[in-house]
Amino acid sequence: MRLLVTGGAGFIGSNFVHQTVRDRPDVQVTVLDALTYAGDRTSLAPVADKVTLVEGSVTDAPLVDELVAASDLVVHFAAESHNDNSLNDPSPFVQTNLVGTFTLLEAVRKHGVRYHHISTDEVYGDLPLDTPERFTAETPYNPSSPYSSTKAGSDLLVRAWARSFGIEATISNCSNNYGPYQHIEKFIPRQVTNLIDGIRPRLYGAGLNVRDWIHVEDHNSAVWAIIDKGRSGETYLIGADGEKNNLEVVRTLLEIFGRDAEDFDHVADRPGHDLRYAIDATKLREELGWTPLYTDFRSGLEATVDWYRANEDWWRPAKAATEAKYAAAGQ
Ligand code: NAD
Ligand code: TDX
Repeated sequence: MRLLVTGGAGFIGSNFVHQTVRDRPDVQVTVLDALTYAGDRTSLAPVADKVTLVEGSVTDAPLVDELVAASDLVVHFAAESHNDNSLNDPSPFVQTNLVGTFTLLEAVRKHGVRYHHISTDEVYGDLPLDTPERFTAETPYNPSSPYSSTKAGSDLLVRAWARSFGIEATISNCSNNYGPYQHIEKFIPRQVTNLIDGIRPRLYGAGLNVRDWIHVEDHNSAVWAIIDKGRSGETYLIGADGEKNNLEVVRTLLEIFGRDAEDFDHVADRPGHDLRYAIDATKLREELGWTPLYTDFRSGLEATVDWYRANEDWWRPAKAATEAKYAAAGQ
């Protein structure tokens, strides 16, 4: 099988490529990645001899057409992915997330190629704290940020192309991922690398916002389950019952680093900050028989901390600039 992975030099995409090379030797992988600030070719270094990396944008129609024509399956991870950045400058979010998805869909339609669309639970907006309510595929779309609204728009394009043009497509909406190769602008790796540097973790607002954490390996095994067994035109929500508030996550990290439980700072809250995300993954579990393997959050965090300790060369070059951006925003 000839597989085109967009955004394969980013966090989840690179882990997906590693998992695919490891578990599916019959799959021939090509990565299309623009290598933005969030993409790093060294994230693919361990599999470099088994993967073709094409540096280019999903908005480049002739390039996308050529690559899609030579593929049997497209898995579309490429996106501008950080909410805080989308509040500072939404423009690349509209280009990559909306125009990029449109460009891929047109190529997929023309060449009759199977397409899987990677999306987020943030398209559903947020839930109140302390209710049993969770997102399902029937929850109405209600995105809050420029990031989540462009992801929601891209999902709707996929649904329309499936219904109107009959493309063979599936969509997955996953909760917050953690694990190796995550950019240090994101919550967990930011605090981990702060702690390695002896800096106090930074919590937005009161720290009571809840995220439903899933290990990136479990996200990617679910994506393969959907590719293998999912029904075309369907949406599957991916989550592993990992709800934690941000304060709990920071306290667990402080414990792992042997620091005092109060050794963190509250900083300016994110404008429009979603309160809580929670996924009901019953459809994925029952219809496709998927189960997550990395459900012990603390040991998953410990392994992630070990990875960042062992791979300082990978993250160090971005640390000062990332923190300078946060400092300018009072965060
Ligand atoms: P990331 O920011 O780490 O990686 C994004 C990758 O896309 C980078 O390699 C970047 O260079 C590439 N890219 C950006 N613009 C591009 C363009 N125009 N053309 C080609 N490549 C481009 O993001 P991530 O966290 O790995 O997220 C991957 C996907 O998963 C996104 O679609 C995101 O919405 C979705 N998702 C992420 C999470 C999460 O917790 N991180 C959860 C659910 C869904
Ligand atoms: O320093 C911080 N302090 C803090 O309290 C940072 C960077 C974040 N936070 C909070 C904000 C959120 O409540 O932590 C939580 C997680 O923040 P992010 O890592 O920025 O993730 P989030 O905004 O929840 O979005 C993530 O999950 C869904 C990904 O970045 C998205 O790409 C994905 O769609």
